[in-house]
Amino acid sequence: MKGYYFITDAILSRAGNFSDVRNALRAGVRVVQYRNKCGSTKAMHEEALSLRALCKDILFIINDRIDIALSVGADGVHLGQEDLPYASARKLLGKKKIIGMTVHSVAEAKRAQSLGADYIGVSPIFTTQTKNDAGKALGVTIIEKIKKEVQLPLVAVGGIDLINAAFVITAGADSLCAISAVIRKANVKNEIEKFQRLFKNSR
Ligand code: TZP
Ligand code: MG
Repeated sequence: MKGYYFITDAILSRAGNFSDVRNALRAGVRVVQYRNKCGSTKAMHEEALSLRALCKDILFIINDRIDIALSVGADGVHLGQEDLPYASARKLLGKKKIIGMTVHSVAEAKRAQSLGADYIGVSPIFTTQTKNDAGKALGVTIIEKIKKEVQLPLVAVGGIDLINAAFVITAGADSLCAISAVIRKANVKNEIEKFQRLFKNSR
């Protein structure tokens, strides 16, 4: 969980999930999360299967849906605070699968660590239009606070763009995702590479 973390969004995408993920791979992304909040389970399963095949050499994570993750052989799931509880998810997924958890506070981050989560997504760092129920912006200081107390890899999400990403990285994020700032652009590969250069230059 280092560098750019790619999350799909078919609604915001110009060219569709498949094209976006292909471009993310060309940019050298090492983790893709398939996130789909609409459509039938059947359609989601089919799309997840084809994306799994595309992401055969990198980590492929499914948002929310443990059934789909198991059925397509994903590497893990990403769960929010309102999704299936960690212990139940772990029971279904077994010991080896990755479970990432969204947290909004130091307390939730500590709890995710004590439960056994493999990484945390911290959101929303800034105001976002992409997720209606994302909550209020936490600011980059939440990253510093969590990194002081929690050892898990931290993925920063929400309202991140090429201008504010430097602050996110300086605050200690191991990884970040910028959905609208990337997939609404004409050249998804180029946009991701710009974020990756920020990580490279910060080392
Ligand atoms: N989880 C928390 S905020 C968010 C998700 C999936 C949306 C982030 O999208 P954007 O366009 O980068 O603000
Ligand atoms: Mg969720």
